[in-house]
Amino acid sequence: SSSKPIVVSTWDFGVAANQAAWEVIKTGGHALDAVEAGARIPEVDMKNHSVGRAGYPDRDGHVSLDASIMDERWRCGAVAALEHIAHPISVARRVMEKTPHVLLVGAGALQFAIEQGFQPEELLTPESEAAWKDWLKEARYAPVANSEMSTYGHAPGSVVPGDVHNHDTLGILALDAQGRLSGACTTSGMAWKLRGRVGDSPIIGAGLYVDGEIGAATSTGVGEEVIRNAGSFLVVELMRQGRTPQQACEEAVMRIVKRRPEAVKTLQVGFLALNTKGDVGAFAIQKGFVYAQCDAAKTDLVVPAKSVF
Ligand code: SD4
Repeated sequence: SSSKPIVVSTWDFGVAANQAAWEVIKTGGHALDAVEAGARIPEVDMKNHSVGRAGYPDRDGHVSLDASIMDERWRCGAVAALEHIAHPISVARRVMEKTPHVLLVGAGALQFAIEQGFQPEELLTPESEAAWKDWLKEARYAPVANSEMSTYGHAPGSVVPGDVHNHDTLGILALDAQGRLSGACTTSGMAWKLRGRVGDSPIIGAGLYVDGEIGAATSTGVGEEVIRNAGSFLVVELMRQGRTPQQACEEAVMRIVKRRPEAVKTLQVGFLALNTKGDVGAFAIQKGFVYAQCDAAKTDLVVPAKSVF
């Protein structure tokens, strides 16, 4: 079967990720290789403080990374709270392909990565360390995600609810020329999080879900709210019931809004979805969520998503 190949990614820096993914797609490659190639771009982008190397650390100064990957055949792999490895997405893929497991965490994930030949390195950059030390002066971490004081993903004092720059997790979904769907998600999670905190991104069904017969979804924003909602699985199930990707994203967001009316005033959650026809949908709680889209007709498109507020 043939289809209209397409790649979509969360946020505007997804443009660069899409370009890497498109290199794979345009030569007839597999969507799985495309999303991995795409996710590797922000992982080594020194300007992205929410993914990979240069990601902001946890409360104790450790950069710890979450990532997941899934293909159209129900294969998936993930790592959580992985330290010292700049490409968690590629470790997630090895978990999928080389182990009988789906998710490895912490020290065990690092051990596995090293066994697989990944080079451990210091991921905390001088810039991230300085931002962390600045935050430490007051160390006002708000574990409740709806707090105004949440310094989520950003330097203290610079958080504006719905600010596009607060959230920089990459979720990338691809449909290749043969109609195969895959997705990947990679992040350093919430800046200044408690050591050991795991967000939605490495949880299959929360930050990422792919069903090769229906569609794929990924999320960005406050992971706790997405885990609670089994968000990406919900979006895919809604598509299975006949919703368009847009309708499915809106319904999943509205369910969070309905159940968490106070919390959602300040926190952000956004979903991005793609079905097997190549239709795209996106919706967020706060304004400012954008996604990047690449297909044969239109490369490098940045599309603002609709939102509740
Ligand atoms: C997390 N969902 O760890 C991630 C963070 C995120 O854009 O999406 N940032 O909760």
